[in-house]
Amino acid sequence: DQYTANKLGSKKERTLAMIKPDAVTKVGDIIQMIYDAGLIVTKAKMTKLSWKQAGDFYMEHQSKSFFNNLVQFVTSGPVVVMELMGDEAVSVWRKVLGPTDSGAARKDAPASLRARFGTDGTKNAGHGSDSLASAARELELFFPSTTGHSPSNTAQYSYCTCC
Ligand code: IDP
Repeated sequence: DQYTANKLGSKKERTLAMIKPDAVTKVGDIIQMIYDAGLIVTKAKMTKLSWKQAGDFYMEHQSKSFFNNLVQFVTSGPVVVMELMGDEAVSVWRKVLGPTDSGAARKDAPASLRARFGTDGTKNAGHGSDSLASAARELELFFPSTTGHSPSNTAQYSYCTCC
Protein backbone atom coordinates (compact mmCIF):
# COMPACT_ATOMS: atom_id res chain seq x y z
CA ASP A 1 0.00 0.00 0.00
CA GLN A 2 0.97 3.66 -0.16
CA TYR A 3 2.14 3.78 3.46
CA THR A 4 4.47 0.83 2.93
CA ALA A 5 5.66 2.23 -0.38
CA ASN A 6 6.67 5.49 1.33
CA LYS A 7 8.50 3.68 4.09
CA LEU A 8 10.35 1.68 1.42
CA GLY A 9 11.62 4.91 -0.06
CA SER A 10 9.33 5.97 -2.89
CA LYS A 11 9.94 9.69 -3.28
CA LYS A 12 6.48 11.12 -2.67
CA GLU A 13 7.19 14.85 -2.69
CA ARG A 14 5.24 18.04 -2.28
CA THR A 15 5.84 21.18 -4.29
CA LEU A 16 4.38 24.66 -4.60
CA ALA A 17 2.79 25.55 -7.92
CA MET A 18 1.65 29.04 -8.76
CA ILE A 19 -0.47 29.99 -11.73
CA LYS A 20 0.61 33.55 -12.44
CA PRO A 21 -1.86 36.35 -13.30
CA ASP A 22 -1.50 35.90 -17.08
CA ALA A 23 -2.72 32.27 -16.93
CA VAL A 24 -5.38 32.30 -14.23
CA THR A 25 -8.13 31.97 -16.86
CA LYS A 26 -6.43 28.72 -18.00
CA VAL A 27 -6.69 27.05 -14.60
CA GLY A 28 -8.88 24.26 -16.00
CA ASP A 29 -6.38 23.25 -18.69
CA ILE A 30 -3.54 23.55 -16.18
CA ILE A 31 -5.15 21.27 -13.60
CA GLN A 32 -5.66 18.75 -16.40
CA MET A 33 -1.92 18.95 -17.19
CA ILE A 34 -1.10 18.36 -13.51
CA TYR A 35 -3.18 15.16 -13.37
CA ASP A 36 -1.92 14.00 -16.77
CA ALA A 37 1.61 14.25 -15.33
CA GLY A 38 0.64 11.92 -12.48
CA LEU A 39 0.50 14.56 -9.75
CA ILE A 40 -2.45 15.45 -7.55
CA VAL A 41 -3.63 18.80 -6.16
CA THR A 42 -3.73 18.57 -2.37
CA LYS A 43 -4.32 22.26 -1.56
CA ALA A 44 -5.35 25.24 -3.64
CA LYS A 45 -6.41 28.83 -3.25
CA MET A 46 -6.76 31.98 -5.28
CA THR A 47 -5.15 35.04 -3.74
CA LYS A 48 -3.78 38.44 -4.69
CA LEU A 49 -0.19 39.00 -3.58
CA SER A 50 0.87 42.21 -1.89
CA TRP A 51 4.15 43.79 -2.97
CA LYS A 52 5.70 42.54 0.28
CA GLN A 53 4.47 38.95 -0.18
CA ALA A 54 5.78 38.88 -3.75
CA GLY A 55 9.12 40.33 -2.65
CA ASP A 56 9.44 37.69 0.09
CA PHE A 57 8.44 34.94 -2.32
CA TYR A 58 11.12 36.01 -4.82
CA MET A 59 13.72 37.05 -2.24
CA GLU A 60 16.54 35.20 -4.03
CA HIS A 61 16.01 37.49 -7.03
CA GLN A 62 16.10 40.79 -5.09
CA SER A 63 19.36 41.91 -6.67
CA LYS A 64 18.37 40.99 -10.25
CA SER A 65 17.61 43.59 -12.91
CA PHE A 66 14.20 42.03 -13.57
CA PHE A 67 13.11 41.97 -9.91
CA ASN A 68 10.82 45.02 -10.05
CA ASN A 69 9.16 43.88 -13.28
CA LEU A 70 8.67 40.44 -11.81
CA VAL A 71 7.05 41.73 -8.61
CA GLN A 72 4.94 44.19 -10.60
CA PHE A 73 3.74 41.32 -12.81
CA VAL A 74 2.88 38.81 -10.07
CA THR A 75 0.99 41.49 -8.11
CA SER A 76 -0.94 42.68 -11.19
CA GLY A 77 -3.88 40.32 -10.63
CA PRO A 78 -4.93 37.20 -8.76
CA VAL A 79 -2.79 34.07 -8.71
CA VAL A 80 -3.72 30.48 -7.94
CA VAL A 81 -1.35 28.71 -5.55
CA MET A 82 -1.43 24.94 -5.15
CA GLU A 83 0.29 22.21 -3.22
CA LEU A 84 1.01 19.35 -5.61
CA MET A 85 1.94 15.89 -4.46
CA GLY A 86 3.38 12.88 -6.21
CA ASP A 87 6.51 10.96 -7.09
CA GLU A 88 9.31 13.47 -7.73
CA ALA A 89 6.74 16.26 -7.71
CA VAL A 90 9.38 19.03 -7.69
CA SER A 91 11.06 18.00 -10.94
CA VAL A 92 7.93 16.65 -12.60
CA TRP A 93 6.10 19.96 -12.14
CA ARG A 94 9.06 21.97 -13.46
CA LYS A 95 9.10 19.69 -16.52
CA VAL A 96 5.41 20.40 -17.08
CA LEU A 97 6.15 24.15 -16.84
CA GLY A 98 8.96 24.02 -19.40
CA PRO A 99 11.79 26.53 -19.86
CA THR A 100 11.61 29.86 -17.98
CA ASP A 101 11.32 31.91 -21.18
CA SER A 102 8.02 31.28 -22.94
CA GLY A 103 9.58 31.87 -26.37
CA ALA A 104 12.27 29.29 -25.69
CA ALA A 105 9.56 26.97 -24.38
CA ARG A 106 7.64 27.23 -27.67
CA LYS A 107 10.79 26.20 -29.50
CA ASP A 108 12.12 23.50 -27.18
CA ALA A 109 9.04 22.17 -25.35
CA PRO A 110 5.94 23.08 -27.37
CA ALA A 111 3.58 21.00 -25.22
CA SER A 112 4.72 22.66 -21.99
CA LEU A 113 2.58 24.97 -19.91
CA ARG A 114 4.75 28.03 -20.60
CA ALA A 115 4.77 27.31 -24.33
CA ARG A 116 0.99 27.08 -24.35
CA PHE A 117 0.05 29.90 -21.98
CA GLY A 118 3.09 32.14 -21.41
CA THR A 119 3.97 35.35 -23.22
CA ASP A 120 7.67 36.09 -22.71
CA GLY A 121 10.54 35.79 -20.20
CA THR A 122 8.68 37.47 -17.33
CA LYS A 123 5.05 36.71 -18.13
CA ASN A 124 5.50 32.98 -18.19
CA ALA A 125 2.24 31.59 -16.78
CA GLY A 126 3.52 29.52 -13.89
CA HIS A 127 5.97 28.92 -11.08
CA GLY A 128 7.36 25.76 -9.55
CA SER A 129 9.68 25.33 -6.57
CA ASP A 130 13.21 24.48 -7.72
CA SER A 131 14.15 22.14 -4.84
CA LEU A 132 12.68 20.36 -1.83
CA ALA A 133 14.05 23.12 0.41
CA SER A 134 12.39 25.84 -1.72
CA ALA A 135 9.18 23.83 -1.75
CA ALA A 136 9.17 23.69 2.05
CA ARG A 137 9.75 27.45 2.33
CA GLU A 138 7.22 28.39 -0.36
CA LEU A 139 4.51 26.03 0.91
CA GLU A 140 4.94 27.50 4.38
CA LEU A 141 4.44 31.03 2.97
CA PHE A 142 1.07 30.14 1.43
CA PHE A 143 -0.14 27.23 3.55
CA PRO A 144 1.30 27.74 7.03
CA SER A 145 1.67 24.67 9.24
CA THR A 146 -0.97 23.95 11.78
CA THR A 147 -0.83 21.55 14.67
CA GLY A 148 -2.14 18.05 14.24
CA HIS A 149 -1.52 15.08 12.02
CA SER A 150 -1.80 16.41 8.50
CA PRO A 151 0.37 16.89 5.43
CA SER A 152 0.55 20.62 6.19
CA ASN A 153 2.32 19.77 9.44
CA THR A 154 5.27 18.27 7.55
CA ALA A 155 6.49 21.43 5.80
CA GLN A 156 10.08 20.85 6.85
CA TYR A 157 10.16 17.54 4.98
CA SER A 158 8.49 18.53 1.69
CA TYR A 159 6.94 15.13 1.47
CA CYS A 160 4.01 13.61 3.18
CA THR A 161 4.88 11.47 6.19
CA CYS A 162 1.37 10.46 7.12
CA CYS A 163 -0.16 9.01 3.98
P1 IDP B 1 11.89 29.79 -12.88
O1 IDP B 1 10.58 30.47 -12.58
O2 IDP B 1 11.86 29.05 -14.20
O3 IDP B 1 12.40 28.96 -11.74
P2 IDP B 1 13.79 31.86 -12.10
O4 IDP B 1 15.15 32.04 -12.68
O5 IDP B 1 13.68 31.37 -10.69
O6 IDP B 1 12.95 30.95 -13.13
O7 IDP B 1 13.08 33.28 -12.21
C1 IDP B 1 11.89 33.57 -11.53
C2 IDP B 1 10.97 34.33 -12.45
O8 IDP B 1 11.57 35.58 -12.76
C3 IDP B 1 10.72 33.66 -13.80
O9 IDP B 1 9.71 32.68 -13.75
C4 IDP B 1 10.34 34.85 -14.66
O10 IDP B 1 8.97 35.24 -14.41
C5 IDP B 1 11.26 35.94 -14.12
N1 IDP B 1 12.54 35.99 -14.86
C6 IDP B 1 13.56 35.11 -14.78
N2 IDP B 1 14.58 35.46 -15.58
C7 IDP B 1 14.21 36.60 -16.17
C8 IDP B 1 14.86 37.47 -17.12
O11 IDP B 1 16.00 37.25 -17.56
N3 IDP B 1 14.14 38.56 -17.51
C9 IDP B 1 12.91 38.83 -17.04
N4 IDP B 1 12.26 38.05 -16.14
C10 IDP B 1 12.90 36.94 -15.71
